[in-house]
Amino acid sequence: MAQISHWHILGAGSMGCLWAYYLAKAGHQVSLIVRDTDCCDDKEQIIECVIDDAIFTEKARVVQLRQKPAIDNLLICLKAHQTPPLIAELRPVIKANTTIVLLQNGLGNQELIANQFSNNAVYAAVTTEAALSQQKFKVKHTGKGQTSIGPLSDTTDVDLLEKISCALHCVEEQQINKMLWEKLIINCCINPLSCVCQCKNGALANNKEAIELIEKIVHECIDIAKHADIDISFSVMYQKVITVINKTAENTSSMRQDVLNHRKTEIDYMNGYMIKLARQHSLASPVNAQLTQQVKSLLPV
Ligand code: KPL
Repeated sequence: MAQISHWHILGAGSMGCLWAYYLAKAGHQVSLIVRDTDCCDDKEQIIECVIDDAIFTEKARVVQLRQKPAIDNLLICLKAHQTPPLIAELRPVIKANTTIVLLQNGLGNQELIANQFSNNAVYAAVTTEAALSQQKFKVKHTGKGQTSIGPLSDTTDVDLLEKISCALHCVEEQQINKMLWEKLIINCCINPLSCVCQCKNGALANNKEAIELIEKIVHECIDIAKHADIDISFSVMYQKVITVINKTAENTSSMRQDVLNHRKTEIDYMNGYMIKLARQHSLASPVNAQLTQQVKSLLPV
């Protein structure tokens, strides 16, 4: 390996542990940042990764947020709504040359972080890797994919691809904003509908009402996207949604997993983000509003 980097990972869910495992396996130093009450002091932690029913292990360090570690490279794999308060807490340990990569569903935090750390190299990532959390620090790698990484800021880190190099395939993407929007529209369709219809992703393809709603959501979202300078055609976007439904047919969407586990969902950063943007541009967003309300009604306030 050409370069050994030290990565701090914020968020020890499925994606956080998947990256921790693969970065450590590639020889990088990995520290998982946890919240103070989650764990004891700085210690070594075994990260387990299940691949094709075999269990592999790597070592990472677990550090508490209050230890305010010195951070060279930060990979944020938190749920969207957990991000703003934790980033605020980490602010004192983000140095001028800390590289930040944000890997999460939804939109909203990318802009927030790029603005808050305007002098840092800030990147967003979109991944098609599939992973399922099995227990704390144990993840199942359920599908190999690709991770596209692109800059959100003018400051860039020319070594980033080398620093993050491991067996997870990464590519540089200059149009990351468009990719984030496409992923957002996919999530705005599949995530709430899988909750409302109480089904795995694949079942949406055989549900006539869901398909009709998907057409309406895509129309509504691409109209809103135009106001963020994102031009996507209906037919291309609709086909992308159907392709992801078929490719992830056996998946329980992350939002449905949250609902089933009585956890707060990311709806405010998906359909809720669409509603907010529509309002700013005096556009109507009735389908996104209806789905947001339906998903929120599935959980106690
Ligand atoms: O990103 C996803 C999610 O569940 O959050 C999809 C693409 C819908 C796959 O399940």
